[in-house]
Amino acid sequence: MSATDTITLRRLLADAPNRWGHWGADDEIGALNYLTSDEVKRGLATVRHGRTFTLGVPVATQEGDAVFPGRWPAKHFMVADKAGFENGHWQPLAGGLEFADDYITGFAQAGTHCDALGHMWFDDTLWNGFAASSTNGGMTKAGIMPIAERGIVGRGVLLDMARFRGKPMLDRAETFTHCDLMECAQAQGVDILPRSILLVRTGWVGALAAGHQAIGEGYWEPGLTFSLDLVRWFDKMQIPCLVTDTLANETTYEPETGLMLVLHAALMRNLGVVFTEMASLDALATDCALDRRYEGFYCASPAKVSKGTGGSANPVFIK
Ligand code: UVW
Repeated sequence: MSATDTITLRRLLADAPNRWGHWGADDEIGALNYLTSDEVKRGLATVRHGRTFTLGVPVATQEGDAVFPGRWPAKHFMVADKAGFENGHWQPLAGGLEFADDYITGFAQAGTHCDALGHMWFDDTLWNGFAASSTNGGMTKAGIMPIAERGIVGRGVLLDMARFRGKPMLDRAETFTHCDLMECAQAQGVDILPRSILLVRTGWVGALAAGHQAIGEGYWEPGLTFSLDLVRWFDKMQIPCLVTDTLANETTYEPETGLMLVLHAALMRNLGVVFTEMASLDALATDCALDRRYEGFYCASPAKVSKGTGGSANPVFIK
């Protein structure tokens, strides 16, 4: 019998910290509670130049957006355009105004997006102890709406793991830990203060867009890997939000046990850390490497999708 047969998330996380009830029985925003107005002001105080970086990836691209296996890319359709007026399908509005309209369909978890805290669970229980059955037909608990209403605003710290390891992108299945994040921060000359929003760059999203990595059978992302110490560190540091340039914010399989997406369970479900995935961090990283300043004002909010499991976002980072 292999380790995968016997080890479950329940067993793996039995001694890991858990913040259910910490902000009340009805809480649906978890560690975002750490982002008080003092944290917003702390973030604002980091702004020196006003240089602004938008961190969303393009959506509904002609080449097909990168999506996690089992999902499919967003589709974009023109509903009204000039051709439709020329062929008589559309008539100008009274006064002569014409218009272009379009329709987009796609996964809430595609493109740059925030996950709702109830997006993934085990043992039939979501964040804060909500029943998994509350997802039936739409998220009535721990959906994306409360996060979208709150917004994610504070001091952001970029940790450029790819540059720190001296490569343009991390390798397939390459892992790192919170200790590596701290070493990276030290090398960059930036402090990871309590309540910092962590932006971790692996170079992966850029590599996917450039076709240097393919999504297919055996897809295995680089990223943070589980340990109890890592979970305790996130809890002690009161990290409200983890932003990365990978599709799932963590290495796909925990190397020791083979379990999948363990940090979705340990950080999102149990601690209420908000995950923002598929951020475009390359331009920001280049700027940070030039001026050696890796902190800034981070401001994001997902779309207010009613009962949604997630929402697309275009976070803004200001230095
Ligand atoms: C994955 O793509 C697996 O991550 P998420 O569903 O959290 O977006």
